Amino acid sequence: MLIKFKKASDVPSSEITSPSVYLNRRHFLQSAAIVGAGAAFGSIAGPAFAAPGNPGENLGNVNKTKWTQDSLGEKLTEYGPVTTYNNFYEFGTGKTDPADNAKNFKPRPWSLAVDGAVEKPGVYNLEDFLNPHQLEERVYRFRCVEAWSMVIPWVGIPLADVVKRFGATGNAKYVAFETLNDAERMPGQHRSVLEWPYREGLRIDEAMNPLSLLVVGLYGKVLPNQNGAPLRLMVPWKYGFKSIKSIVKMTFQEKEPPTSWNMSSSREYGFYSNVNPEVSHPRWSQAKERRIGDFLKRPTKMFNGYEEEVGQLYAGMDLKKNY
Ligand SMILES: Nc1nc2c(c(=O)[nH]1)N[C@H]1C(S)=C(S)[C@@H](COP(=O)(O)O)O[C@H]1N2
Ligand SMILES: [Mo]
Repeated sequence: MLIKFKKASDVPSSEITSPSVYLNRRHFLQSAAIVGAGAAFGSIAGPAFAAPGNPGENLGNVNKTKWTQDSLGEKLTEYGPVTTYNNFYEFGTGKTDPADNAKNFKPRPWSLAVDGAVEKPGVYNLEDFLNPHQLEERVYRFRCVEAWSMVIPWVGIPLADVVKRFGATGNAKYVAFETLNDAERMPGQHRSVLEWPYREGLRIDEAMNPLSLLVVGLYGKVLPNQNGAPLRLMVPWKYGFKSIKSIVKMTFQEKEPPTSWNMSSSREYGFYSNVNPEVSHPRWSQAKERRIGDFLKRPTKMFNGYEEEVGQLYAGMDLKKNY
């Protein structure tokens, strides 16, 4: 397999904004917005919410977290490969298809249905869905089941905060997610490579784990279409396919939801799909991975290196059976 990446030097420097630059810029814009609102209405109703704009635009008002590049201690994967080497079958099955075929996709306006076992079900537009939450930047490892990996600075909101806000009830044992189902807008859906819409799900305690993130951006920018605009999941201790893109529906339910890759090949892809170097895929080993940009393979870590945070979720479970 020969893959040609855009070199870092091919990305115009205008596309690269260091975190401190975009944080400062946002701070300025936010202050300006508060002054503006105060002048118009004579009151200040808390921090101005900056709705994410168009893909590739700078996001502002992003909090730093403990999940930094320094704390992870691994190099970031460059913006080029992060946005040109993708899996997003709604836009084709080749790695560069999503970047090519999602160019004209319009992720705004966007509505999101929250239903099932919740106190506040409803259909929300993206801005209202995000509005009370504070955006955070988190640098996570990302491991595809195909044995390649990346390190990406995501921007998003904790899924746990969303679950709490909508008031998941006692019957909410699982949360199911669905991607947009619209072949006019997602031309890859004209082919039946998977059963559409793409579906994924988590157990509610997995959704409540502090690592689980609903992502709206990366590298300080609004999420590019090929990475799952405008809203996608990121569960870094699981194989990449659990991190469903372009989400239009979240359903809280009692039963374990069906998931796309499990429906397509249950022998190969289980519901849990936790990264596990000791459990091989039926067609290849998962013991090692190629970090995109590296030449040599590196060993894959249990739960993708997040065992301390998530190991207890699976205490007592047979991880060979629950793959
Ligand atoms: N809706 C949808 N979500 C999806 C996929 C997809 O084909 N459709 N591919 C998954 C797989 S296999 C991976 S590895 C990641 C890739 O995310 P990235 O392109 O942002 O790296 O998205 C996941 N989410
Ligand atoms: Mo993947």
